Amino acid sequence: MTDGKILVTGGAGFIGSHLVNALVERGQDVRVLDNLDPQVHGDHAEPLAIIEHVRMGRVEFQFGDVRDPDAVARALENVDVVFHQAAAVGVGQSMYRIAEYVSANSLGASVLLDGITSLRRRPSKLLVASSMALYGEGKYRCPEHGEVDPPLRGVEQFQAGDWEMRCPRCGLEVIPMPTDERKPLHPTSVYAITKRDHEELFLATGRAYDIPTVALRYFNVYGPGQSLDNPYTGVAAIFTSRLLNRRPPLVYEDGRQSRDFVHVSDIVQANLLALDGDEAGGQVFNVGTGRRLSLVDVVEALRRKLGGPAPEFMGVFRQGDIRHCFADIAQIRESLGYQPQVCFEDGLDDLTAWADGREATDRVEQARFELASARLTV
Ligand code: UD2
Repeated sequence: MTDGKILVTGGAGFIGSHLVNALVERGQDVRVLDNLDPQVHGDHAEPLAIIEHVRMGRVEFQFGDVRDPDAVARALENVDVVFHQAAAVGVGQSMYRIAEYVSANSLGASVLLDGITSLRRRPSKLLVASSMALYGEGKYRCPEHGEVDPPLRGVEQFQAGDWEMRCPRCGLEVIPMPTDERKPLHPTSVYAITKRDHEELFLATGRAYDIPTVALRYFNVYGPGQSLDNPYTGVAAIFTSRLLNRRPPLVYEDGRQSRDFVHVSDIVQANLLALDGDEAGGQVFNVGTGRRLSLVDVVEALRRKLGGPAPEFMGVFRQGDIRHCFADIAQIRESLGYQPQVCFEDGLDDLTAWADGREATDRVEQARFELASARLTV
């Protein structure tokens, strides 16, 4: 627990705003730096998700980009803790806007760290939003050969309609296993590489300057406030937007790929525990639920709540994607006492109740077209 000022970069965004609200509720002194990226915020010139707190003077909002050293210097004045949540977050989009993603994420983190290290009184703690994307594929076990590291799938396999990961020794389909923090990192997308930069830049700098630093590897976060207009990120919100518009959700591959869907309030829980924990300096933790759900599970659960047409299985692979990854959460549970509180069924109630009746601009066809024109679907 700190009494000092807390800076949240990206504090007007989906995860950042939930974190800001929770910090304010605890009575913390919060400042936000956010560039209100139009892809996420539309034309709004105000941080809508935290606007009440800003108007009431409970949160100080600074408009600015983490790549701007002057904006960063202003944002860091008298700050005791920094949560770095600002990032560009589309896996597919990162594959055809490479410089933009490297700039927003890798350069953004480094400008922020330059600002932090040049302060006369440096913060007492840094917390950085990392991602399961760093792993690339999750952990797998072959029924014959035990734990294996299968090669990435290739075009010939997709053309044969075979989507699963296979054992490098015998070709058998491998079984997804919970992925722990020790798994070697093999990021498969530009987005993932820039997130590895985030994590490693923060950890190396924290170590060198003796600032306790924690990286939280978020799994697939969903919940109220997730943009319904942004077709580049967050499959649960994208499917919700499609169903609200009475259009079929577009599913890549065969829909049997799986992820670990974690409610945004559990991400907030993990951040607050990492803030308070003494032993959490220089560490990396998965933040998920430990439960594996396929996209078919997700789309059908959403249809039960919202109705809407059956999904369209496109039978194509999106470059940069992985097949399966879900979290082993033993480490964060043991070190910080984290325990996911929201099961997927309740979490979807929360997302759909919030989304219902809201305007959802469906730009999914445009995103599909962009990927296809760049020949990034196979
Ligand atoms: C990535 C990151 C994750 C998180 C997230 C933020 C990886 C491995 N993980 O998750 O850490 O940062 O991005 O966006 O890079 N899909 C459809 N239809 C759609 C949209 C997506 O079928 O309209 C599929 C997509 O092909 C993938 C799955 O849904 O198989 C999940 O996609 P996502 O972009 O929501 O998130 P994901 O797992 O790539």
